[in-house]
Amino acid sequence: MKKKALVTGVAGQDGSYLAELLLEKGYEVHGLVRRTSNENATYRIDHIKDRINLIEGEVSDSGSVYSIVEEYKFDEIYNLAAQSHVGTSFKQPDYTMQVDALGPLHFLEAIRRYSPKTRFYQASTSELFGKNFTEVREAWEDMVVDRYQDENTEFMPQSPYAVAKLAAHNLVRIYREGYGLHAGCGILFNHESERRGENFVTRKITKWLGEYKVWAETHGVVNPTFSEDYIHYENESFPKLRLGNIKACRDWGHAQDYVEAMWLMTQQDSADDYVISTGETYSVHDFLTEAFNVISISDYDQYIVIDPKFYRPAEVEYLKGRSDKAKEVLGWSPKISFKELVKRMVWSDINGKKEKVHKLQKEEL
Ligand code: NAP
Ligand code: G4F
Repeated sequence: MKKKALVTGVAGQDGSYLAELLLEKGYEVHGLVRRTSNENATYRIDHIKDRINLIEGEVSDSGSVYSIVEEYKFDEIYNLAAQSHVGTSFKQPDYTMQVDALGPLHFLEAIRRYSPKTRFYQASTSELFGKNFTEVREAWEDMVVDRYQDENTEFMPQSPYAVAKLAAHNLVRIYREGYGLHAGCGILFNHESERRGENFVTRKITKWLGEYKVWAETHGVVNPTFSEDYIHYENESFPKLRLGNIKACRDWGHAQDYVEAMWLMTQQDSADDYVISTGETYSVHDFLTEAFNVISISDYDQYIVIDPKFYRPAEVEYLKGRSDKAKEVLGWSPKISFKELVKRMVWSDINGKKEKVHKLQKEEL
């Protein structure tokens, strides 16, 4: 018989890749989506919409979650739904707590009451580590030679988002140990893709590059000039890319690799928590360098503006994961490199912008 899985946040970046993976594996896939007045809200899953059962629900509403879990008694639930933007969590801390902390609690409680055999995956995050890392020292000189985070690194959250996710992380452990539920957390480091939300830094950069490249090609730009906020060529101008803290370092992988780890974790005989990461760290500055290189711009400095509007009240400066446990127990390791990730994202946004322009031109004819 087909296994029955629920993916919450199915219309998000990870949800869309996970739903594809589960379909490939022969699952009966159900996806939780929240009510919206926007018809385009499910654009990431349009290509598989007729193969999954979409259920309207709201994770911060216990009644909504309880009735869905009681009715379907899924084999597996992947809880990816979240207010997932760290910056936004400073502006909407109360809402973030309701969705990111109470949402998972509603699922745990529903599983405990109505469907105790359901396996539960919770989307934890490297944001839990916040300011903290484990240091590797050279014994003879007492010099720090490496800094990383793994399952033994203590959590020190730096945002309302991370605090909410930490509450969920601990609740999963308590329900696993206290009630014997098969419930585990993937402590996933940043993972991006061509489907990444446009307000995360990587996609914000690649989307801008796609638009700039098409503008530059359309106007035959060579040797543009620059003012404070704009790039100029002849009588045309294009707004510069505005960013916040570009010194922050992240361990960036591709979402397609990471959803495989979610599935592998859920297949283990006993549930546990795993760090999922590439083991490499790059700054936003490195990402900019790599991304601008794709369109043959070797010095991006003149094309961007540092805008304090994008600074956060508290920042996570350094993330670099160690996934030894996932490698040993799950046999998981990432396949898509940083360079390849950046290249795919930039070209996807260039091609996406070209398609849009082409469509508009056709409509005008
Ligand atoms: P995402 O693209 O923002 O997707 C989140 C999804 O959750 C969206 O589809 C959203 O619906 C849905 N959602 C939000 N609030 C909801 C609510 N109250 N009820 C029901 N659904 C709700 O995020 P992602 O990058 O795929 O990340 C997936 C999960 O992994 C999130 O929990 C995130 O916090 C966590 N995580 C992500 C990363 C990463 O680097 N991507 C790393 C670690 C952990 P709409 O489509 O309607 O907005
Ligand atoms: O792309 P970001 O917004 O991702 P962040 O804060 O690392 O969070 C993402 O990864 C977490 C895992 O570690 C997930 F749990 C979370 O759900 C989300 O997917 O920002 C990355 C860095 C930050 O240091 C930020 O301050 O980029 C810096 N940054 C600089 N300029 C910017 C910008 N971030 C955004 N979003 N926009 C900017 O203009």
